[in-house]
Amino acid sequence: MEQLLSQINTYKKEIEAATAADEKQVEEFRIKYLGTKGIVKIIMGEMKNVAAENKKEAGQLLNDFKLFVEEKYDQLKGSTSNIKPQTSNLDLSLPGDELPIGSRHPVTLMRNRIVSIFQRLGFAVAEGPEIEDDWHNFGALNLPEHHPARDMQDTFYIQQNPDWVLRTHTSNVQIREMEKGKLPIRLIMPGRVYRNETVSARSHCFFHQVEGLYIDENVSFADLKQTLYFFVKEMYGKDVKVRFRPSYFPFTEPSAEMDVSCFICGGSGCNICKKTGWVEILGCGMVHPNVLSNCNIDPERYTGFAFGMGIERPAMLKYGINDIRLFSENDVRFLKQFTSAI
Ligand code: 2NL
Repeated sequence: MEQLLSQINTYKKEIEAATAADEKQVEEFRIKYLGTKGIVKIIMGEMKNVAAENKKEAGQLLNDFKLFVEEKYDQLKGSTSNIKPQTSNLDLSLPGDELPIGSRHPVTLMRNRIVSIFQRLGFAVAEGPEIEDDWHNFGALNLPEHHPARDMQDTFYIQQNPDWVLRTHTSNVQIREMEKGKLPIRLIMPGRVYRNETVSARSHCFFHQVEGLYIDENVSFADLKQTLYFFVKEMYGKDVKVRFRPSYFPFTEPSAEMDVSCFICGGSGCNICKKTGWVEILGCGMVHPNVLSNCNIDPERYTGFAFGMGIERPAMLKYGINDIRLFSENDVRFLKQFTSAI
């Protein structure tokens, strides 16, 4: 026992004084003291020569010694790793790999332009489901039971449940907002819509729309006109002329379509305006009293206007795109060509 104690004390002094200048010397220390044939192991082996009554005390002693060595080893390791990092051959000043920046889809660019003009007038953006029930897509909008728009030829019905359709306009979002009963409403609804049409260069079975809705007391057709005048000037420039033509939609009364003087030829006549000098850009009108009643809004107290426009057609005119199918083919050569200030 005495012998063991003095042996340990001798080693302790030696270990206390030990230094290491580099990682190699730290490793030499580890092998000498903590390795499989190291001093700690050898001293542990001495346990078998210790008398039974001293075994407990000796065990404690050996454990303390082992901890002492391990602590010193950690200390040496820490001091050298600071001196000489293993990453010495890394050049942290090299520039990183450049990430390729994507481009926005032309439909997104056009949608953002339209939406931001209305946002400046205080319209908020709302979105809703693309799979909709018959009531929110047709019924609430005053579309009678046998209206041609409800025909299988024009609308995609969901096979499992014929009460569900792929929405044919974004008006379902307006209906859902009106049903919430919070007035006044000043909203703009961008989104994808579906029609059962043969796909060609000019028409597709899905496309995008922006619809707007403004409901409050005393909203008039004059408010509708001024709002849309502002939109057109911002969108197509200060010099563009505007005309309203009477029209018909089941969900508005009166209804109108709005044309702008052709922004391609300036009104002198080209292929885009079919030599008329005018291009149709949207449909609009005063919300039909039946639509308000359907959403529990009192048509005696409240009035409102609504409008809807496509996104693809103006995008095609702006960017000179001659085939609507290009929008959904995901050809990067097509997609990377578009830029916009917004
Ligand atoms: C078009 C014409 C229009 C509306 C959409 C609407 C929505 C509600 C009530 C009344 Cl909830 N109206 N939307 C009104 C008039 C025209 O769209 O040519 N769209 C591409």
